[in-house]
Amino acid sequence: MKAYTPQLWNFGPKSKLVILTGAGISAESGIRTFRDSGGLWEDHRVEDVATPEGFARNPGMVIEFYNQRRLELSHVRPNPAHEAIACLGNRLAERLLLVTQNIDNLHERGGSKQVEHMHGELLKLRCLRDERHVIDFAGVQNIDFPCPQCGAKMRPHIVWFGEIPFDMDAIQDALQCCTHFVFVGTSSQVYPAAGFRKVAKAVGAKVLCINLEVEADDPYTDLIIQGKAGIEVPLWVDSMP
Ligand code: BV8
Repeated sequence: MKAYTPQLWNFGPKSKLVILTGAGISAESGIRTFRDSGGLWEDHRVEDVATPEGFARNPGMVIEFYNQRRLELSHVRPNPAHEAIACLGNRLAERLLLVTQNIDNLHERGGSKQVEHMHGELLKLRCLRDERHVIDFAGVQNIDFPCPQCGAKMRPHIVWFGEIPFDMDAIQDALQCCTHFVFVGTSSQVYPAAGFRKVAKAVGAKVLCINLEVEADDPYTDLIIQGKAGIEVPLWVDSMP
């Protein structure tokens, strides 16, 4: 594993890039991560608020957990990392697939037009009777809020532990033909996202980690940039052709 240089990264006019982001890219916007000190999982048991079983046991508590995070979203803004990735997306167009584990909308508000939210979106609800009924929702959900299409109860449109992430076919297709893979602001603890760098490596892609903490001996990472995403991502994007 080596420190990043544009020469070692060797991104060219025919290169194809997949970027995976995690909670760390939104940290400088003021959104708590999960596993850092003071993170979300310090105050809540994952089993209680981020599993279908937890929702079945106490839907009110889970709905309140997401209401709080949805409310928080209205008080934060995208940071330079979100904005830099949006600029890169405008340059690369279909040569970039942006995948996020985050459920916030900061990539979109930072200017990204196409974002694969593999763990769902805080600003959407889904019908419990018909999963095709998904609505935009920015307010405070109460347990009896009816699906506008069929009247059934609704849940946050979020992928909980034990549930299958969204957009997996598109993500796997992009990983199979990418030449470069970057993961930003993620502890790489949650699968299948944590395995994406292994898939990229297996198809011969160059793998870059941009993170506050880096695992010095990760066999699947070629290059690293250690530091805050809000500072390092714009510098990295500036170094890209
Ligand atoms: C599934 C929504 C089957 C909820 C989330 C063993 C192998 C494979 C799978 C499993 C396994 N054991 C268990 C599983 C299944 C499980 C899993 O992976 N569990 C883990 C705990 C072991 N996975 C699942 O259940 C997934 N589903 O496997 O289905 C399947 C799969 C594929 C195909 C068919 C079937 C579903 C997982 C989704 C769970 N939902 N989120 C919510 O958000 O409320 S996961 C949750 O963790 C968030 O989405 C979050 O994004 C995600 C990952 O966390 P990170 O983003 O990495 O955040 P974290 O705090 O951990 O790290 C932050 C990082 O940023 C740190 O490294 C820090 O240093 C850095 N940082 C901080 N500040 C900055 C910074 N970096 C840069 N700048 C900064 N300023």
